[in-house]
Amino acid sequence: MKIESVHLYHMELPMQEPFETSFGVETDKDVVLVEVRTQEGAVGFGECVASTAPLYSEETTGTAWHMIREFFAPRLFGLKFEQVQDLSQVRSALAPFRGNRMAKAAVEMAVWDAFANLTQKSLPTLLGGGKQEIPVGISVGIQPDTPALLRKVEGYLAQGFQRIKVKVKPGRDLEPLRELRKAFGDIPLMADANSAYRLADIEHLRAFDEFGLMMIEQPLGHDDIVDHGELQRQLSTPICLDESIHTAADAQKAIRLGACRIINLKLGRVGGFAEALEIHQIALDHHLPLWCGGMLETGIGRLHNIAVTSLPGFVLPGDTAPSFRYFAEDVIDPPVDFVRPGFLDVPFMAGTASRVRRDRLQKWVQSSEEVRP
Ligand code: OSB
Ligand code: MG
Repeated sequence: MKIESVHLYHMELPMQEPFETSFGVETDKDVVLVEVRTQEGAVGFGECVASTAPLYSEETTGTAWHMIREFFAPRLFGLKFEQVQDLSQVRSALAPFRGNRMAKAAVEMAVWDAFANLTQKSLPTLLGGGKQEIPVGISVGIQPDTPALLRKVEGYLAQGFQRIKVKVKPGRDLEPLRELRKAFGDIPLMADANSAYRLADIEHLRAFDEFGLMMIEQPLGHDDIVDHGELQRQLSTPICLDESIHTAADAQKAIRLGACRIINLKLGRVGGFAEALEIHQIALDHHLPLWCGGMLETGIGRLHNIAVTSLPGFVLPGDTAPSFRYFAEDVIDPPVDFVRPGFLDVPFMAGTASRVRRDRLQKWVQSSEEVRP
């Protein structure tokens, strides 16, 4: 398989409702999609999870577009893929360029997706996954007040979600958690702080222990591992790292320093499937539970999340909820939906192209560009 062209699409996709975290609000889905076409006629898609502003990470839709067009796409044209092992060449070819992992991931996953399309093998199988279905949780954004949060959570529990994650920040943390426990008892519950606290808040963070949470996600700095190690030694609640883990080496360091007991793996954050597989192996070797995080993806990213979640190390419910939670109309058809309440099936996926609705892509696309050798 050889790559013939790379197409970039910038889309604005209407979201069902705004999503608020400790760093900001997302209203419409501003997304860059990558399509690769091969000389053999196969097609693959990859979704870039960078957002409009550099708030979750330093990348944006604009920087990703620039990096892919100027540096990453041109590196693909010289590569040749015959077996699944050859796909790791994408990661090696892009490794000399620093950072920009969400942009790299979009390109890398599009190539894997095209390879699945060409060989008519299922992406979960190519990755080594064997699960037939996966349990999913939901990430609930910061709500206007606690009664609104309780109403939301009640609805999600009724829909069958297997775990509730609530976003917290200073002033919007202990009271909502206490009320959630009071209203819903012993549900699988966790909190995501998106780096809203400092190690100096340790006394305050210790108060989270009384709620028996499954974990607290990324309480401290987005680039920190050391302070999380210090905090974990003083908390009984397991720490889960999200923002701090970009590479397999980061995962090794976090484990060595005892900075987390769980990792939220996001394909975009770590640069794609090849790096994710390495982190997955490390997690298995250290008996460290993984789960697959989300970045409010369209169906394309959502299917790739499902593919990686089919691997055995993903032992906790992830954030990959059905499409309807985010979009009235997804770019894929059929959309991602429950097979039974709280569970998604791992479908046969010879890439995502056969499910991509080009007419919808056309409807929401703001600009596009083709890169050729
Ligand atoms: O920290 O996990 C996060 C959304 C955007 C940016 C960061 C995060 C999130 C979520 C939502 O928690 C996950 C999802 O539903 O896709
Ligand atoms: Mg998070």
